Amino acid sequence: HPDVKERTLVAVKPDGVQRRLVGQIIQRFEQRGFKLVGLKMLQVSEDLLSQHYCQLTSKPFYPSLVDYMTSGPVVVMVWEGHNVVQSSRTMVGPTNPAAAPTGTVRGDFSIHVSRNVVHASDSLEGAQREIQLWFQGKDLLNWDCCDQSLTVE
Ligand code: DGT
Ligand code: DGI
Repeated sequence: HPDVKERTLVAVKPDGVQRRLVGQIIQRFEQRGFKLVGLKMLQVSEDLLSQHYCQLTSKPFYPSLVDYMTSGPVVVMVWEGHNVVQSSRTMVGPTNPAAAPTGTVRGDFSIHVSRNVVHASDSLEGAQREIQLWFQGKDLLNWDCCDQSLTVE
């Protein structure tokens, strides 16, 4: 099953860390049935951020996005499982929290687009690019989760 090895990058942004939401966000991905294969906390550099947000560097709000994302530590993780890229976007909700349904991370914990708590890769290609940007291969673990046969066929 190659698709059970699908991976995505999820990050708790500085506002989420400051508001002590890390545990609740991890819990949602665990209880859904996804497998954590990488996790770290770091202070993001402007260089890393400009690569992560390479499509946004010319936007008028980019300087404020940099201020926000470098204002404190972020917790970045790689989650693995069937359809994890698309399912994570659904769990996170739309970019603008005003449009995010209750039950999504953004819909439950945020009100403004510039403080939207969490990041999740928006496509398979984006996920591969971002995972390589944020993690070294050796820091991503291949391990067997004992309930895998109960969560996917
Ligand atoms: P993510 O998960 O952080 O990549 O965000 P996306 O993919 O949901 O949203 P995207 O890529 O359109 O926007 C990237 C970030 O840029 C978003 O999290 C918030 C920030 N941003 C977007 N538009 C604006 C804006 O008009 N003003 C400000 N201050 N920030 C914006
Ligand atoms: O992947 P997303 O975070 O959902 O969206 P994205 O990659 O297009 O944008 C990355 C982040 O940039 C997003 O989570 C919040 C911020 N952002 C996006 N659009 C706006 C924005 N921030 C402000 N202030 N205004 C925006 O229109």
